[in-house]
Amino acid sequence: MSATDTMTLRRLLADAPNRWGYWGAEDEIGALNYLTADEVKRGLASVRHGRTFTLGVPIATHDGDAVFPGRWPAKHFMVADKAGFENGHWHPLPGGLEFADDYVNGFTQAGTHCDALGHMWFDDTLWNGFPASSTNGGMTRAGIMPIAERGIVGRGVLIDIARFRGKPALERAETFTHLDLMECARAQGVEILPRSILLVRTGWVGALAAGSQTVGENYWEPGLTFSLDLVRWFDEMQIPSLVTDTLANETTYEPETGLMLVLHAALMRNLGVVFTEMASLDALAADCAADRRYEGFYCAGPAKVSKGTGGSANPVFIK
Ligand code: UVW
Repeated sequence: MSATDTMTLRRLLADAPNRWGYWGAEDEIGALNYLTADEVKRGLASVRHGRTFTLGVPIATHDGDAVFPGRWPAKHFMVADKAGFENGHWHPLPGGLEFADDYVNGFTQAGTHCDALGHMWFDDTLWNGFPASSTNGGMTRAGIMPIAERGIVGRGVLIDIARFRGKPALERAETFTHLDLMECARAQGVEILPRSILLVRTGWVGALAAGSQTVGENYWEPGLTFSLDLVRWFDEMQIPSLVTDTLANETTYEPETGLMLVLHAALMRNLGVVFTEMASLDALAADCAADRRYEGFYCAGPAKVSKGTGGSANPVFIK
């Protein structure tokens, strides 16, 4: 029998740290509790130049946005435009004002977005021990709203793994660990301090946008891969939030067991680490490489989607 036949998330994570109850039985923001006012001030104090970078990817693009298998790209419809006034469907407002209105529909889990802590679970239990049945018909526990109300604000550190490995983007299924993050940070001359918001660049979102990678059958993206030591490191470092330029923030399958999205279980469900996915990090990374400064003020707030599993975001990084 192979490891895949016998292994489950319950078994794999039996000895991994867990923060359920640590911030109280009702907590729905998890490791964001580490982002105290002191951490916000630490983030502000790291600003040197005032250069700003917005980290959201374009959505509802003409060619169709890259989305995780099983989802489909956002669609954008014009509801009112000049043509509608010309053909008599719309009439100017009293005084002569005309307008353009539009409608976008799409997954909250597509484009740059933050995941609710209850977005994924196993053993019928979400973050903090909330029952999986609380997702029925809309998230009544650990949805995106509490995270959206809190915001994700503090000192951000960019770890540019792609540049460190001398490539424009990591390959399909290429992995790295927390040890690689630390080695890369050392090479960049920046410290991953406790409570830093961790931004990790793989170049993947850029490669998808450029068409050198695609989301197709047997999709397997590069990223961090599970080990107990990695989970303990996130816990000990009190990392509040993980931001990457991949669709799901981790390599799709854990190579040894074949289990899928293990860090969604180990970090999000068990430790309450807030995930922001599909961030656009290439411009920020180029600036960091130019001035050798990889830290700054990070500020993000997902959309306040009522009972949502996630919310789109356009995080801002200020150096
Ligand atoms: C998946 O659900 C696969 O990824 P995300 O965390 O983006 O929603």
